[in-house]
Amino acid sequence: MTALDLQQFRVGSLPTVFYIPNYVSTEEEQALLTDLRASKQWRTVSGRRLQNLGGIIHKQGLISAPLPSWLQPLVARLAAETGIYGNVGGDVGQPNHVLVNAYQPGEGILPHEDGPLYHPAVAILGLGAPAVVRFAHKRSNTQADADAAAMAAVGGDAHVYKHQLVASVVCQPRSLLIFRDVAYSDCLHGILEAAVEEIDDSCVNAAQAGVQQQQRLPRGGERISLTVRRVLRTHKLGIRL
Ligand SMILES: O=C(O)CCC(=O)C(=O)O
Repeated sequence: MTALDLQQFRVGSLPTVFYIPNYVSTEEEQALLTDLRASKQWRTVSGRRLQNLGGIIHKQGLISAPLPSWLQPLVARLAAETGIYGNVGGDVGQPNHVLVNAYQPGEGILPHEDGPLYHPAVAILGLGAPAVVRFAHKRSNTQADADAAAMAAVGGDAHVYKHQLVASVVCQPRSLLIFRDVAYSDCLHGILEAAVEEIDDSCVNAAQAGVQQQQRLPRGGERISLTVRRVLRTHKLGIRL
């Protein structure tokens, strides 16, 4: 497999955010959606349906389980083509965990960081419907709370402005969003609980995603995303929980 030149896909002012449209074909998307929907691993956590594939994340690392066979070709392709998962003993690092999130229109995920359990690089494949992933610089709680209160006082959306928004990436179905290093360590990322996304000036990939600034983008239907990461420490069974 040939390595991709990620710099060709860089979007926005953060140096380590990349957007690759049509990373999988419509046939691959349908096959993945069929396997994902049929999977018995769905759980509901904080109102959102998700699956942990590759094992369970614990504060000491990953209690590992094999990735499903239908997912392994995609994961191997991602590692070989992007090279974002580092080196392990002189070999290309392989992702060992895939978090699957299902969102209905109007559902989102609060701004968060993925933290030190993972190699600092993430690839997110979006399937089925679009969503906008927003990146915001982390700020101290005091500063963020003061700004959020000021925004709420003038009728703004405190959820969006609590942290300083730096980029919005429109993730169309079949696209791959990659972020690493500074975008991983210094930023939070999240998705608004919106049924319709407002594409505003913070959008860094309007052309690549085929949208216009200031347009409204209906989320349309169920979006299923695969967040592909490498947990740094892994354990077989036997860890004390
Ligand atoms: O679904 C997405 O695009 C974002 C998922 C995410 O932020 C996560 O799994 O940590």
